Amino acid sequence: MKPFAIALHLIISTVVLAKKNLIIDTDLFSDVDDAGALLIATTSPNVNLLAVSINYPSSYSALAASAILAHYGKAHVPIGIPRPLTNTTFFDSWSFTLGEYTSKVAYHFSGGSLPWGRAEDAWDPVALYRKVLAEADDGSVTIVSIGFLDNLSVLLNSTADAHSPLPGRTLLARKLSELVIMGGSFPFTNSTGNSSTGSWNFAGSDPALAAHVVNDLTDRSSWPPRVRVVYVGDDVGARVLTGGPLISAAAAAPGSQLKDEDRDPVGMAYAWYGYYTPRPSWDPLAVVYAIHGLEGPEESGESGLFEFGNHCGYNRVDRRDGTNRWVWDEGVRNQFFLRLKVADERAAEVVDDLFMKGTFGTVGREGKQRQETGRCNLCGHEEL
Ligand SMILES: *[C@@H]1O[C@H](CO)[C@@H](O)[C@H](O)[C@H]1NC(C)=O
Ligand SMILES: *[C@@H]1O[C@H](CO)[C@@H](O)[C@H](O)[C@H]1NC(C)=O
Ligand SMILES: *[C@@H]1O[C@H](CO)[C@@H](O)[C@H](O)[C@H]1NC(C)=O
Ligand SMILES: *[C@@H]1O[C@H](CO)[C@@H](O)[C@H](O)[C@H]1NC(C)=O
Ligand SMILES: CC(=O)N[C@H]1CO[C@H](CO)[C@@H](O)[C@@H]1O
Repeated sequence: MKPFAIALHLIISTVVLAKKNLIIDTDLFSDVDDAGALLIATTSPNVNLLAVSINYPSSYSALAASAILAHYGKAHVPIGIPRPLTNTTFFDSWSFTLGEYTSKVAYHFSGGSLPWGRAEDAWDPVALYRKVLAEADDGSVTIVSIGFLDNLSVLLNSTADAHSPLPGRTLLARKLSELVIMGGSFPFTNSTGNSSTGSWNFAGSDPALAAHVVNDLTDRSSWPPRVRVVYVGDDVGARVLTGGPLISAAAAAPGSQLKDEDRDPVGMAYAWYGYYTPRPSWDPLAVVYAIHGLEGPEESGESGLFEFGNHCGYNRVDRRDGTNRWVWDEGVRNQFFLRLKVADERAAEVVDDLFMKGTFGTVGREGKQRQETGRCNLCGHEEL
C-alpha cells in the first residue's frame, strides 16, 4: 500500500474499531430527554446500536421508539418492551405544564419494525437482551440505562434459554465492557426531614429492583473488575437545558413555513412535551458519556466534558425508597460517578450541536422522508 493508502486504511480501521456496541434501556414515556438520547445514539457515527429495550409498558413507547429509529435510518435495530402492554399516555399531574409526545410521534412518524398498531410485534426485553448479548463478542458491549432498572433485574435473574445456556448475570458479566446508569445523587441522596425520596430512575418504578441491580454490582465474585460501572447522577444534566435549536429548526409552530416532511420526530417531541421550551439533559448526557467517554465529542474542547467524582468505592441503593449513598471502599476501583467538567451552558451547546448534526448533518442517512423528497429546506449542510 502507498503511504497515503496506509494512512487512510489506518484511519478507517480506527473509526471501525472506535464504534461502540450500544444497548439503550429507556423509559421513553414520562420525559422527552429519552427521545433526545435516542437521537444522539442513532445518528452517531461511533455507535453500533444493538438494541433498544424499553422499560415502560405503554405500546406508544415502543411505537415511538420505532418511528425515531426509522427516521434516522436505523429501522433494523430491534426493540423490546415488557408485557402486558397498555395504551397509557403520559399525563402531567405534577405541574400541569408538560405535554404527551409518544403517541403523537408514533402516529405522525409511524415507521420501522413497529409501525402504528403493531406494538405487539416487539421483542420481550429479556429475550432480546439475551439474544443480542449472546451474539456479541466478550467484553464488547456498553449498556446505557436511562430509565428504570426493572428489565435489567429480570435479565440478571434469567436462566438458560434458546439464545444462551448462561444465567443472565454470567452472560452480562462476560459480554459487558461498561454499564452506564443514569440515576441517583452522588455521593448521597440529601434526605432532609422525613421526606427521603430517591432519584426518579431508582424510586419511580420499583426501588427494590433498582436496589437489586445496583447492589448486585458490588458482588465481586460475579463481576470482574474489567467491567466498568459509571453512574450519571441527577445533578449532571439537571441544569443543562437543551432542545431549543432543534425545536426552532425542526418543530416550528403550526402556521410556520416549515413543511410537514421537514419536521423531525425528536424536535416535535420536544415541542409537544416541553411546550416549545428546552428540557434538562439527564439522558442525552448519559448517552454522550457512553459513546465518547470522559473527553466527550470533539466539540467539547481540549479539557473534556466530564470527570469522575471519585477514585474508589461503590453505590448502594435502599430497597425501600430508592435513596442511594456512595460507599468509599478503597478496594473497589471499577465504579465511578460522573461530574460535569464544563459549565452547564457549554454542555448544553455540545448536546444541542449533536442534536442538530444528528438531524441535519448525517452523511448517507437513510431517513425515509428526506430520501424520498430529496430536499431539506433548513439544512445548512452541503452533504444533504
Ligand atoms: C391498544 O390500542 C390498540 C389499537 O387501538 C388496540 O388494538 C389494543 O387492543 C389496545 N390495547 C389495550 C391493552 O387496550
Ligand atoms: C431477582 O432476584 C432478586 C433476589 O435474588 C429479587 O430481589 C428480585 O426481585 C428479582 N427480580 C425480579 C424482577 O423478580
Ligand atoms: C440538603 O437539603 C437542604 C434543604 O434543601 C439544604 O439546606 C442542605 O444544604 C442540603 N445538604 C447537602 C449536603 O446538600
Ligand atoms: C418526622 O416524622 C415524625 C414521626 O412521624 C414526626 O413526629 C416529625 O414531626 C416529622 N418531622 C418532620 C420534619 O416532618
Ligand atoms: C417496569 C417494567 O415494565 N418492568 C418489566 C420488565 O420486564 C419484565 C418481563 O420481561 C416485566 O415483568 C416487568 O414488569
